[in-house]
Amino acid sequence: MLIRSRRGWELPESAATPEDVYLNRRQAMGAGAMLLAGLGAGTLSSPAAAQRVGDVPDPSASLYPAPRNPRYTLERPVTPEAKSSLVNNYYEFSYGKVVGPSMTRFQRRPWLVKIDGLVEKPQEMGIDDLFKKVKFEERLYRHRCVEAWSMAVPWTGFPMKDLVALAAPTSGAKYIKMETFLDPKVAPNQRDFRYTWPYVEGLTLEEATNELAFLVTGVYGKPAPNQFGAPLRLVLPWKYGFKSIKGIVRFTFTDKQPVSFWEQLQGSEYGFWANVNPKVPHPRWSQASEEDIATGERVPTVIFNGYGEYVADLYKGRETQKIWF
Ligand SMILES: Nc1nc2c(c(=O)[nH]1)N[C@H]1C(S)=C(S)[C@@H](COP(=O)(O)O)O[C@H]1N2
Ligand SMILES: [Mo]
Repeated sequence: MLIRSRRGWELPESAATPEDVYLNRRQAMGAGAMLLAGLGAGTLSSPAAAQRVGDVPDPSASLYPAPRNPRYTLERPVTPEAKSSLVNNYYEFSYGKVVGPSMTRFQRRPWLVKIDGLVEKPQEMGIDDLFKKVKFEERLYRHRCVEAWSMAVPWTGFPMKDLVALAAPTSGAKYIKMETFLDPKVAPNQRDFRYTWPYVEGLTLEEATNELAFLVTGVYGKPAPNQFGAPLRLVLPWKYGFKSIKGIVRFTFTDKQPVSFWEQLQGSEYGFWANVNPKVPHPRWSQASEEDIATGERVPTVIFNGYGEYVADLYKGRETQKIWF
């Protein structure tokens, strides 16, 4: 994500390096300690000894692969995982695009999800209990970042409307505010005071119950690698990628339009709606085309990222609002 006044994106790569080096050193120490412990107990298993914190087996692994929903098709090939897993945005961990190596302290369990606010059924549950209440499916979606790059990903998850049904919103609920976990010991950039953590995003209830709004826990037929936002992130293919919040721990139903992370930082550039439109440039660059990260080619951008048939009705009568940024 690019910002101007706080210039986070202008941080030189080297500015992030000491932290990475520090973390890697800690990681090496951890592995060394495990190795010694394994030797001491006479149970050395080198794969286990080499295993990083983020690599422990995911308890939801047996739920994959999920059946593909054939309703959502692509006009381009699925982006190879070898590419899509190296071009990510996850500012809590890195301001660069290769995020995975900065996530050595991240653990996907235990993971509590809270549902609160204007609902009949406020609740807090472990993520594996949530997974028991929903049905996984796979969907192929295009994914378009406001930075004008795109990819196509096989996501596994469940419709957000199923989570809304579990919450049973009261008649006063108009919006859902979502929050990412907050733990600077795990996510080093959450100590960066230029940003307001945790990452927050919001949707109208109509958007959240649109069939396309998808809560994702896996990619490529398996639990998602950490950098994709495991164990729970949102995917909204008709909006710019920053709306698709990662590492979600809380859903709050409210009557007030939430102020999202990027909106709070730079509201003139990143608004609440953020629907994809090739004709509405970002204040500092065009959105007319995008780079397909699989091929490096520029392709024309399509209104609502090609999902207008599903979502255009959501915005009828809102034309006076700034629904594009
Ligand atoms: N918590 C959190 N969620 C986030 C972000 C982030 O920095 N932190 N980046 C957003 C942006 S700008 C994009 S483009 C997508 C990237 O998703 P991907 O890495 O799976 O492609 O995640 C979004 N969700
Ligand atoms: Mo993005």
